[in-house]
Amino acid sequence: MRVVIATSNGGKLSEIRAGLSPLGWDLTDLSQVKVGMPPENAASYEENAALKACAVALQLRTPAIGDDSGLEVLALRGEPGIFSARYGNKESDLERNIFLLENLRGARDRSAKFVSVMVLAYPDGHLEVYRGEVNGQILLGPRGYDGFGYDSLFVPNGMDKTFAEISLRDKMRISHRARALYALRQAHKNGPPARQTINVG
Ligand code: ITT
Repeated sequence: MRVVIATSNGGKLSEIRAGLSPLGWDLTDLSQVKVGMPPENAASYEENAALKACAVALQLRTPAIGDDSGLEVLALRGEPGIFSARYGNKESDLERNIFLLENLRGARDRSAKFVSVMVLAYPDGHLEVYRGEVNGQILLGPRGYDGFGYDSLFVPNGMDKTFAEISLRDKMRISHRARALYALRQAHKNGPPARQTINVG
């Protein structure tokens, strides 16, 4: 099956390619096609991921996968959440990381979770939705140079390294995105999953 990966984030793209590779799909990314992407102005990960995937699936008439994700920090009542990519209107990952650390200054509870919702959209409008989460802690300062976004501040529970200190391969064993993609792979292991019909009487 030909699938377009509907993300402009290079870090996500590498992880999604790695997570989908066992399925043997023919993967294309946005650098190889011409599409307009919609504003991500919905109120949930699910809706935002669907906006991205549907925009591509409908314009190119081919299945497309979108990821909407974010970091939810308990002491900040779940912020930045769906606003993670534009937290504090900051322009770069570095500025957003500094802003997060400033907002968390003095916080004893530094627990947080990453969430990823992947939507696979078909040109006829059918959607499959997969979610993955990973719990962890926000450090007092960054550690490591790999990964992207908030990776250098986040240590998953049960580990002593940040997501920026481990390889992509290791991150793809435990991350929120890895878990969402695992659920997708499981659903597709015998071909496309059966479509469900909801009958309301
Ligand atoms: P696309 O919409 O083009 O896919 P984006 O970066 O704008 O790219 P989102 O709107 O879903 O994507 O924003 C998610 C943000 O959450 C992302 O920019 C990072 O700052 C953060 N994030 C998500 N997953 C992450 C991960 O695995 N590691 C570090 N930060 C992550």
